[in-house]
Amino acid sequence: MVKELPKLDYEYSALEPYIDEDTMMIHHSKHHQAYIDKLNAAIKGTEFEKMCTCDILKELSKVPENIRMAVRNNGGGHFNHTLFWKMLSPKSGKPSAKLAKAIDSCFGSFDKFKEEFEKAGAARFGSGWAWLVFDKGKLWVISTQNQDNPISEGKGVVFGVDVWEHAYYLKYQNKRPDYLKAIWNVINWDYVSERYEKLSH
Ligand code: MN3
Repeated sequence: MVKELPKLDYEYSALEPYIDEDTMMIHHSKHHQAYIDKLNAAIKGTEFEKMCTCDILKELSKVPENIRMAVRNNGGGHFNHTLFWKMLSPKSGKPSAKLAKAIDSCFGSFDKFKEEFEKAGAARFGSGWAWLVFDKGKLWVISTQNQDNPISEGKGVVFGVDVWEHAYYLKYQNKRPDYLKAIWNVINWDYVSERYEKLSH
């Protein structure tokens, strides 16, 4: 099955002024599409065509070496962005009571969690992602390089933010910390909370 670009649940302009329309349009229709095209090309004619991207990324060691790097980067790119679009929303809201309680107990408070998350995103050298993951019964803030996803290390993804320059440069230029501060205004906490509740079951 050929992987396809998922439709967004909102308009490209819906996350203004926090994420601008041009960035959303280019990020979704060009960058994400490019990962999909390259992933489809890499797995063409292989057994991986029939697998969901998530299952491929969980066991990258099973991917033949000659296509492994292309699958890791572009499969990761497809999977990460598919998650990212769902984790954003113009409606935002707040974490569920269960997730809020877990955040308080793992980080001290919601503000401390935000601080740690922003630090992880700002400190990621070059391109990558900041994540809130569920692992060993607890929440952790981590970051990964390039398009790596924590599921490849057996960790459950609750929430993540793209910190590649293409995600913020048009509006924020070199000020990645400002982008990370602004993005809290457009987090789809209903979806993120749902993910947490499934993982922590
Ligand atoms: Mn991106």
